[in-house]
Amino acid sequence: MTRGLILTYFVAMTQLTQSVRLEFADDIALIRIDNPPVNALSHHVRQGLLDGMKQAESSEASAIVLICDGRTFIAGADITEFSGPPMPPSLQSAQDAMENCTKPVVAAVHGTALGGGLEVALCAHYRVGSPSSQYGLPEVKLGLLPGAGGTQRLPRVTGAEKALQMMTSGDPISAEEALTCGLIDEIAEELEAGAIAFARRAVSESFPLLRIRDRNDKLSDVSSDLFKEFRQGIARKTRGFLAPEYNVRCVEAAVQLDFESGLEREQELFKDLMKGTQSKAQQYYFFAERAALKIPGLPKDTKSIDIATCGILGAGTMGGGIAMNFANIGIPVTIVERDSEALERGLAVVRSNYERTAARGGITSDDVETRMGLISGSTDMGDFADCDLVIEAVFENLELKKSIFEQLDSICKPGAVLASNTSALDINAIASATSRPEAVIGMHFFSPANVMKMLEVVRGDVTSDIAIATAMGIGRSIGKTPVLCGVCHGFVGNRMLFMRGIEAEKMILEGASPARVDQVLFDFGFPMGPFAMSDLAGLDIGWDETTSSGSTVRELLCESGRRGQKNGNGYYIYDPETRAATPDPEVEQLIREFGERQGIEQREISDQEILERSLYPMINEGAKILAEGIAIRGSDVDVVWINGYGWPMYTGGPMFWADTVGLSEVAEKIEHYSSTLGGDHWEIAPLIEQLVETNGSLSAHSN
Ligand code: 3H9
Repeated sequence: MTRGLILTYFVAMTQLTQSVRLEFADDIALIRIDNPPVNALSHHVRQGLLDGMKQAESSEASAIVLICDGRTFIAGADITEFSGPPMPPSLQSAQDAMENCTKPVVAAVHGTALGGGLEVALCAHYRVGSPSSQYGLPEVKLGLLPGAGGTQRLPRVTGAEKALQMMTSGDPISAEEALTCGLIDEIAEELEAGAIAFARRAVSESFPLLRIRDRNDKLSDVSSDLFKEFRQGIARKTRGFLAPEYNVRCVEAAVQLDFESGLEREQELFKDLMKGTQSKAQQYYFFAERAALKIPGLPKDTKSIDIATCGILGAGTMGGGIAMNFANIGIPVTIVERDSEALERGLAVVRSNYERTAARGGITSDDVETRMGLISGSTDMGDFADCDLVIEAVFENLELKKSIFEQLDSICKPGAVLASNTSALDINAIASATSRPEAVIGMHFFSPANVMKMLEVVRGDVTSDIAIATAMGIGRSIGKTPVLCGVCHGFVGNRMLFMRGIEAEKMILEGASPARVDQVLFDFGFPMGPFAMSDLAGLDIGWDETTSSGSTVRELLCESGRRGQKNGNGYYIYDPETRAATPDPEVEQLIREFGERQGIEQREISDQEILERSLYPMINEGAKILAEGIAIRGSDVDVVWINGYGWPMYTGGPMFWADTVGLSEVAEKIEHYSSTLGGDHWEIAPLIEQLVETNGSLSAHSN
């Protein structure tokens, strides 16, 4: 690593385009990109890079350094340009100018060299990175593959296996790792000075002008089994996605074909992906996730409360999982339970979760102790007195929650944010039990709370801007994807889920087996269907033995002692060792008899009908939620469903998917089921009708 070089040189400067300058530092030409926020490769950047290379090559300079201003090196192609016609010049022309330059070209990387950005850096003869720089090809996350030669150059530098990992995960690697695998040539603490010094050394010591395209040393003995095994390894995680497989095919091409033919293959596959709906959906999602963080009417400079300590009420599955999120980022947590037995049980579950992660290599055993050391247990709510944020995570009972918030009001310090993890109840009613309703907010985590990324932040009628900014901000800090919504039963996610639940129950009573319904939704792309999901969550959640009246299949199952996965019996029977699910004929008979008792006619239901009756009531409800202003924008609904319930991201979420199907077709189907099946949930949302008339879109609709 080069250190402490002092930068003293005369700089002459030419502005090439709005975002690119050419500077001369004595004998070195610097092409400097300044295209905030992330130096994306917009057309004027490509033009500037091309012009800069031409001028620098024909100048007196002996070497060229490509460097960026701002927070990062080039973070990729400008995704906003993908929806329009291609604009010249092509990126390839600038890359060719770099690669074929007769003077050494050095890329100086800070921040993140991503996608097209890394592909540009790979056309330099050498790469110098700052200690915190990162390198990645995240195109797969946008439903694409690196389409600027990256699929052919990266494997030539890192070898096929590493390239496969980087390209199919999309995750970046650190500067240290990049240095080890040969992706960069040096780490420099003072980047600009270090890169200039490297360029001068390249001249004085006559370094060869290395073109990655000419290298084959790391691809000569790649076993054909590598691809087979790699595909098997990622199959489960990437089910349904096209882009990972296309990325693998490109690396195969790099191994099997010469560079130019590999490049042609890359282009064919890139165009194929670009044309398809998956990449459109995934690009839409990229912007949707970022849009969800923007709250209309919330001033940008709203101060949030610094969360130095957090209190959690309830050491059950939710409370323990929520506590882990805070301990993971070093925030001390106090968990309070009713009695010490329940407290110890809860803390033991948290410890065993951490130990399991450590056993898999995710964290060290020291991390386990550090994190457990940040979590203290108590049976006294008085210990919440100094907490900046308290999250209540007890079971769903409004009266209980109101009495808890009344107590929190008398215990917690002024300025603390009081949050409820309720998944459906009225935040306004909970807030009304306190003398400070403006400090009360919903923070609905999804189970398992230490794993699931979704966080619904629920604003009550009088919740303050500070409480909203705090909940959204801390949500981000603990690695969640927060989405703000308003109060209604079930908020955005569960309110839509309830509608799917109504139809799922009706369909099994009409003759479709739970396994069949689950299979249709699994094939659509969900990780599991509604019945497997109920079994996983526990059939007895919200079930009360004293009031159970055998009026639903679920009540009947609970009454017969079935609790879901946790006791090995639910809609399915579970293998005690492997947890593999098998359909249970007894359950199917119970459902059939229950249906017959209600006089429901049994019939064959097609997979298409199962899919429509599962998804359309959700879309209809999503539109009602939007029209009521419960969700700020259609894309927020999609972010909730993708992160909270595993709606397949490559379809963009329920709102985007409905737009893809076509809103007039969606409206027709809803009308059809409304007239044949009836029920409030099939009453068509006026917003859908309005959007059909105006040719509008649910995913782009915002309040
Ligand atoms: C590609 O390169 C294809 C090539 O292989 C082939 C070409 C032929 N374009 O995330 P942030 C915006 S595909 C346009 O909040 P952070 C973003 O929307 C590309 N805009 O910041 C946001 O706008 P706003 C491969 C972009 O510090 C603002 O910048 N590259 C782009 O948390 C700040 O973003 C990628 O996939 C873009 N490429 O994270 C990298 N990137 O303020 C995608 C960002 O209006 N980008 N914006 O909401 C990222 O992963 C993160 O933005 C990054 C910074 C890590 C860079």
